[in-house]
Amino acid sequence: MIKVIELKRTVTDSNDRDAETLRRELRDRDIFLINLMSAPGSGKTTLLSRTITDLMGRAKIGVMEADIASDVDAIKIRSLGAESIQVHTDGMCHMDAGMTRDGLAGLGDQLQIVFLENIGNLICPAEFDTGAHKNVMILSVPEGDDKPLKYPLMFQKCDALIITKTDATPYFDFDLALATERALALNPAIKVFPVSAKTGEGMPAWEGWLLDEWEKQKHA
Ligand SMILES: Nc1nc2c(ncn2[C@@H]2O[C@H](COP(=O)(O)OP(=O)(O)OP(=O)(O)O)[C@@H](O)[C@H]2O)c(=O)[nH]1
Ligand SMILES: [Mg+2]
Repeated sequence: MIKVIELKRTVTDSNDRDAETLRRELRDRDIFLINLMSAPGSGKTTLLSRTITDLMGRAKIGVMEADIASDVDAIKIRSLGAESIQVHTDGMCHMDAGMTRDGLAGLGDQLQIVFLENIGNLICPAEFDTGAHKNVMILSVPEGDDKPLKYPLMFQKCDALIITKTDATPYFDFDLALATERALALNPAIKVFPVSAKTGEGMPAWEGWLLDEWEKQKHA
């Protein structure tokens, strides 16, 4: 028998209120905020880079890069001609609504879609509402199809699941149908998009969903 210790959850009452306020304010300013979460290295910046390039001219997209150190991701995004900002979280493993508000203040006011690339981590970011209108997560093929079993909250909190690096499927024992089934068992409403940000396969379905959801918010 394995000993299990239940740790206490952080109290997040005030963060939930702050997040609701931020979400409403951003909607009033016609800014659509997407919180993108995943494990480190699963492909957040690569997916955003391809999305920005594909949608250039259709939406003014900006990115807030959250990391503990460095500015390499923000530099990559800027090199594509999109606005980006880097925020450091003082060692913290997630972004909350207050931090998101502070970071957004450093981005221009003319943006229509803003992505928050959250800290690479499948645990803490799922516990804190950032004020985003949609939560999106990435699971990459090399990580394995068992991740919904191990990190259920992340899958429960997200509106969309992008299964990326599908071009690497021949080299890994990743069962796409099983991963999808496990995610849907936790969250029947989650939209699943298998993609390769490297080859572009599957990208139009994800980008179509993003544009549709943006459109819905404009008319909400
Ligand atoms: N084969 C393949 N490699 C990919 C794909 N997407 C990302 N990669 C590679 O995966 C590695 C990590 O990608 P990133 O986009 O930096 O991942 P990230 O989630 O932003 O990483 P952190 O910000 O450090 O958490 C890089 O070497 C990418 O080239 C893909 O669709 N296929
Ligand atoms: Mg990154």
